[in-house]
Order: sequence, then structure tokens, then C-alpha cells
Amino acid sequence: MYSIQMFLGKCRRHSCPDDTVCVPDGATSSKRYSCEPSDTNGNQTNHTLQIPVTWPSGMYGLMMTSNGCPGDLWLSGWRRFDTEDTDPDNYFTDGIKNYLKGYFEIDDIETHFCIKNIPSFTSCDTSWPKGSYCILMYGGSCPSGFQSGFIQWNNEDNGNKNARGGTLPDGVYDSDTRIYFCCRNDGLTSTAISLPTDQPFILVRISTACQTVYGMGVTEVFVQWDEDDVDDASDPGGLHPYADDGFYNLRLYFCYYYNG
Ligand SMILES: [Ca+2]
Ligand SMILES: [Ca+2]
Ligand SMILES: [Ca+2]
Ligand SMILES: [Ca+2]
Repeated sequence: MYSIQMFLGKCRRHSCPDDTVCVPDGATSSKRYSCEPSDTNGNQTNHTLQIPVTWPSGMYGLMMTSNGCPGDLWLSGWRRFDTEDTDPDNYFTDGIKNYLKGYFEIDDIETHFCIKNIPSFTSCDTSWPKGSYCILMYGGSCPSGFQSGFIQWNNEDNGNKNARGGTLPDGVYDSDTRIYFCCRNDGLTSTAISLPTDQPFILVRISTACQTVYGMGVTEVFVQWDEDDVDDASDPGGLHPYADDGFYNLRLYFCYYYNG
């Protein structure tokens, strides 16, 4: 008499090569098992079993793409940075508005955010995968596997017109801006991770390259904020995104993922 236990036992005794995982083929299969590609967490990645890939569990935020948020359940918010008014020098990837939602001019910048304010959207949600990337902190702590850090912006000192709206990442939003991030650097960017592929989304770069994501193309873009020219008290802290924090300027790099 065959039982699922026997097939699982077959799997247990079978040693699959590295980067694969043993998958029982079911009670009617003569193969009994196969070795399927897996990610660094040992999760099968070719989706033979049709496990839905959902947004990982926990509360956090993502930069909003020009297409909006990657689903209907996300909250949204925005930050208007009043950047340097005198000889303003904000600078962006050409066509930045095709990637990031917001307002990108030479003397002011506005960015938008998507916030996941409930720990789970579905019963299939799993943990964030190992890798090298940052997301936005929300709810006072990071999902498991991440460390916190922040980026500090010194916004215009004279007649500051910073503004905000909606639900924002954890941070300090007064006449200057501090935004907290959740970052990890525990996997190679070249080792692909699984995230939902049905809509574009953005991760923030922490190392020298964008994290690879299964089934998604990626375009790296940057935004340079012209910080106030009088003083430069704006050092980042903790484990934070890669930043070119130059002389009264701050540049961050965003990884825009798209399907196809
Ligand atoms: Ca300004
Ligand atoms: Ca300032
Ligand atoms: Ca100024
Ligand atoms: Ca400046």
C-alpha cells in the first residue's frame, strides 16, 4: 500500500544537487520524485506546484512606481522635499517619471510611497527572501531578516515649504526629512529571489547592483536631491541604502522591476 508518507520518504532519502529541492511527484507517478530548481531558502522556484507568490509578510513600504502600488490593498502617501532654491541642481535619470511616481523638478522633488499596513494580505504569505536590497520601514520595526537604518536629507533652510500627505514610511518629516529603511545584505544580487511579477515595483539598492528577481526585468534609476548649501548635517545611519552623500547633495539608486 502506497501512502504520501512513502513518497515523502523517497524524497528524504534522495539527495538532490545544490540549488534544487526534491519534490514528490504524487501517488500516481512512477518517478516518485524530481529535483526542481530552488532559491536560497530551499523554496522551489519553477512553480511546478503552482504555489502563489504573494507579497511577503510584515508591515513595510515600497517606493511607488509611475503605475501606482502593486495591488489594491496598499495605502499610499507622499513627501514634497523643498530642495535648494539657490542655483538649484536636482538631477535624475532621464525619464524618471516613467519609473517613479512623483514630481521631479530642478528645485523641488516629490516622491510617493506604497504602505502595507497589515502583516498578511493572504494565508500564503511567506518571509522576505535573503538577498541584497532595501525596503521602507513602517510600523516601528522591520520584517524578520532585515536591519534598520535611515537616510537624512537636509532640505531648504530658508522659507522651507516641505509638505506631506497620506500614510508615510517611518521617519521624521519636518523642515528636513529622515526616512527609515529596512535593509539586508545576506545574499548575492545575482541569486534571483521570488516576488510577485504581475505589476511593476521598486526595491532600493544597497550594494553595487540591483537584486535579481525571477521573471522580472530591472532598470536602475537614480534621484539626486540638492540639499541645502549652508550646512550638511545629513549623515545616514544604520544599515541603509547605498547613497552618494556628496557635498550638499544626496543621490539614491532605485531598482525598477517590470514584467516582460
Ligand atoms: Ca526648493
Ligand atoms: Ca535644512
Ligand atoms: Ca538654501
Ligand atoms: Ca546642495
